[in-house]
Amino acid sequence: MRLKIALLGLAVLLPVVAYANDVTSKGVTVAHAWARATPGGATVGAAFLEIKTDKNTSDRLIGISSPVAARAEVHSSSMEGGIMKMRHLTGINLKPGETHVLKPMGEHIMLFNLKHPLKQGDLVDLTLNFEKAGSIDVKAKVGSIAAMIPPGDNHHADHPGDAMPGMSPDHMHMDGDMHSGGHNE
Ligand SMILES: [Cu+2]
Repeated sequence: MRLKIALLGLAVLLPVVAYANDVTSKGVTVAHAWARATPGGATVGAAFLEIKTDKNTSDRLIGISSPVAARAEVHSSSMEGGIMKMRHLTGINLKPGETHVLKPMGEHIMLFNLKHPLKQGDLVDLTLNFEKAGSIDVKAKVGSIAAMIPPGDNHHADHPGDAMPGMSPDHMHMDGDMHSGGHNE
């Protein structure tokens, strides 16, 4: 435990070099958490991560919260006829030995009523609640506004076009507009 605290402290001091933030509880691991920077005035943000279960563990993600947002939800998204459609998911079922990747254009975490803009390079606290594993706290590294991959992922960053063929900043704009337009409160 002491080692983990020391490592988290190091990650805050040296976010680029030492960013490694996998947290495991009762067979459930949350890894590679990241978020997108938000433009000034935006009240909605998006975050992404991976959830892994070991081969003897099944569980269900039942809720998410963050101190930077009044509310956090899990959404699915899909392109239908060139239009991004999002759906609020009440949870995610996790089968044994599975890796569930939340990513742009797929399942994602929406952060509503942001208390401040998310700035590139910041770390955002996220708490994920699981039916059996309880709550898992991770820090999401904030990447650029239109980022499609986790910040600091150098292997993929060399070939951003390969990672997500056909995606352009225009799509992401539409995504952002959908979010603010579809979730007025
Ligand atoms: Cu969404």
